[in-house]
Amino acid sequence: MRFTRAIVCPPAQTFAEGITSSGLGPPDVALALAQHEGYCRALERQGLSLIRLAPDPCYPDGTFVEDTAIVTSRGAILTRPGAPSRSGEVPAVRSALEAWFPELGAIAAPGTVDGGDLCEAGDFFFIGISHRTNPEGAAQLSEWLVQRGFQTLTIDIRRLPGLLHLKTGLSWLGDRRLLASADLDRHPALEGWEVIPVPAGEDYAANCVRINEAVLIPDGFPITSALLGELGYPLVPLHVSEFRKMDGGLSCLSLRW
Ligand code: CIR
Repeated sequence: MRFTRAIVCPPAQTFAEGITSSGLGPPDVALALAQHEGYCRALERQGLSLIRLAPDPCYPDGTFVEDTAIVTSRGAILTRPGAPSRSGEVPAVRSALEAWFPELGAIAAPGTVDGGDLCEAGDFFFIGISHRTNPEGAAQLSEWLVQRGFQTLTIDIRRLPGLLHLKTGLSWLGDRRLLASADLDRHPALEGWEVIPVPAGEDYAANCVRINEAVLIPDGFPITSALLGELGYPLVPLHVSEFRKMDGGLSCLSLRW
């Protein structure tokens, strides 16, 4: 779909208190704010109007808005995040989305879903079962999508320790083309798709975002950038080092439609 809007939420002053396993050290909150602003400007340059939520210091991971809802061309559904500390992020996103999607769906207990586990590929959705998205949540989400005419396929990533979410290692580039990290590039679930493997040592670049004509890519991954450039994608490199320290990538910083 052609994106015209996105919800974003700048990092709160408590950002460094969020969940992380990266071992990259504490983020610099001022730099994270500047990088977030750069991200917002990039979305605006691609023609998107932004809905900016106010950061809430009670939710250090609240800047990763992608995990709290799934927005499609045929409606939106609120998730039930798999990390208990993140469940309180949903009401603010609900209030923002209600204005655009009056019939919001919701994942119900005992299901849990993080939006980062959903990889949209046109009318097809890959759903990751992870340590955040449980089989019950994945089943509820799949049913909701299928009712709206989408196709789904679940991929269990619980044994792939490098992947917090499915989209940590998988991005849709348009048509039948996917970008995948070494954890996933030969996964049987991707058979029939054109899979571009992320070059060795650049796994973090697997989380790109196709926004209309452009592809947002984390800065500092020259081999992946060259590969995508040769394929003809106009690239928008963005600095996201401080979000990486908190296990976040480019896609998690916005909810797009
Ligand atoms: C978390 O562990 O929930 C956050 N620190 C990072 C979430 C990143 N979200 C995403 O990749 N979709």
